[in-house]
Amino acid sequence: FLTRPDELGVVAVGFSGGQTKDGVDDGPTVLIESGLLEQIKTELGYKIFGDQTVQLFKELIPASDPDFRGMKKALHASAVTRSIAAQTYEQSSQGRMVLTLGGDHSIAIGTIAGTAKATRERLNREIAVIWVDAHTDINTPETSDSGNIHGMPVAFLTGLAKEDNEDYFGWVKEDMRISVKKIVYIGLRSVDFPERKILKENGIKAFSMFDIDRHGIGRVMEMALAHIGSDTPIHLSFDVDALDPMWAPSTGTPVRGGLTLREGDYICESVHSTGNLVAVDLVEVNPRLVTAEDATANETIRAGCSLVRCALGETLL
Ligand code: 4U7
Ligand code: MN
Ligand code: MN
Ligand code: MN
Repeated sequence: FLTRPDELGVVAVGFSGGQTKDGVDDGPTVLIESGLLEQIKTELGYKIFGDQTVQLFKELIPASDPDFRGMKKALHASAVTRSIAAQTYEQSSQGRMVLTLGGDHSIAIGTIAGTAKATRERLNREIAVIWVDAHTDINTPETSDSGNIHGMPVAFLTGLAKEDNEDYFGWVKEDMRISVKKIVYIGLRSVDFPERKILKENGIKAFSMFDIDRHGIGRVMEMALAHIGSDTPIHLSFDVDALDPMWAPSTGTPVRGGLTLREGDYICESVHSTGNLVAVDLVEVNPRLVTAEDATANETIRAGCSLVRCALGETLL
């Protein structure tokens, strides 16, 4: 294993400013209240490090935060993700696996920037990213229709979107970036037209729901891991909307025709079993977006807990 087998650094991020729906900032609180960290300690045997109280980053809200290059609330998102990057960097530098509970997916700008830099320094290796999502989140500020930063993290992390001003993600420096060659998407089914062009032009590896139906999740994971190459540190960024809304309805941008819970768990198990996992994000759980079938968001929370436990090795004998 590339990390200490019994230590986990936790970062709990109640941030919703990368999109416009309230409630995703409650995600980590509800996941923790449902017993996730307890289970990780008592059932999986990890010692937990880091600040386990959910951070809301209210103190980082600027007096004024006008649109910048079409991005909404970019000053706040930049300051929050910069702080998250420092925290994942700190945990990862200690050789710990890092678990970040979100929050909307903009927070991955911070989580991945931090582990990418720490892993370069600690292991002299570039990380790969497995991005499990209905969406590609690779819009640049200029290609985005919505201006929502949770649709842009991969663009900032790969340098496809660049900005000099440190107050607007200019703090993401070369040693925090990832290579377009080392990203693999799984679960795609809602990709904007300009994003399709970006994927093609950069030869980015992507497994859509079409590929999963055609080959099955087992073969898709084999191909995904083969693309990354063995003994490459892996950061798993899991957007709960990759799951079908049948399993995870309480999320901001649900898209039908997604992964079953078992397929999601299998992805996490497969990545865990490589021994190369260095960090996991679970994002976009919004307990305030409830449906008739899931009036308490309990199903979505149970699904999120299951994914995390699988990534930490629960179901592997
Ligand atoms: B998520 C979108 F236009 N592509 O950019 C955008 F469809 O983190 C959605 O995956 C982004 O939930 C979804 O706003 C971001 C839209
Ligand atoms: Mn998504
Ligand atoms: Mn996402
Ligand atoms: Mn979403």
